[in-house]
Amino acid sequence: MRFDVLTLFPDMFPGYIGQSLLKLAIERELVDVRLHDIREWTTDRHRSVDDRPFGGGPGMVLMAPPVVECVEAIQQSDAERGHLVMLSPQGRQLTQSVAKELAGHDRLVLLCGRYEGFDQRISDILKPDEISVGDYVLNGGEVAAMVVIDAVMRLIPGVLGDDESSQQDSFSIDGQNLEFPQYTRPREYRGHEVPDVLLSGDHGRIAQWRQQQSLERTQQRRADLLDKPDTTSGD
Ligand code: JD8
Repeated sequence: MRFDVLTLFPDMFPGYIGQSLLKLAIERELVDVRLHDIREWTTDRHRSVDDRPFGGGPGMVLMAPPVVECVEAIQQSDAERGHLVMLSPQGRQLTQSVAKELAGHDRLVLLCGRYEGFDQRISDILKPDEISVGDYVLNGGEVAAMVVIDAVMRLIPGVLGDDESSQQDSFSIDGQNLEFPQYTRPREYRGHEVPDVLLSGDHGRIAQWRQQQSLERTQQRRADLLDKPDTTSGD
């Protein structure tokens, strides 16, 4: 799967892209991430990408021409034009089921904005799939694009090892419940002990305990998940 990221701050990405799981997926040619600097599509002497809002108000707005021309050039650079995603607080919220939907595309073109946001005509002309990562204010779309890449790439067959992917089905917010508590060495730390059942070797009892912990946690912390139908396991 290929991700094309369109941004004014391409330097924000290499650190993230170099992380182990994504780096491995890129090396194995399961994932390809390409960065594009929107500023390279400016035509004026000052390489302007933003200007003051018509009607007044604070801050600057991303201008339509460099953004639209950048997107069109990137989409036309390959026979597979890709699914255009604009990271925006006005978008539909990213959930596991939206991540699964996005993972169904061979190519995603991720458009990141800055400043006060995009000139409305960018959306009117390009009709992107507008996605928000949550109801809080970020300074731009870059971190949100990394969230999208992170959530989507885990769903590409072969990216996760067999261990990790098989675990996915049985628990986690993927399904209906929060994860059960996990423990590793040492068996006792500052007076806090690992629950006996986990040391019992009784796989049936362990599975039962984990399921019950998972349900209890969900009831206490995220009761909202229990009312919802499972929208994630299918599509
Ligand atoms: C794109 C510019 C900043 C937003 C004035 C602060 C996503 N879940 C999310 N929260 N925020 C964003 C996001 C924020 C962005 C841009 C995405 C482009 N800004 C703006 C409006 C108010 N500034 C996001 N995805």
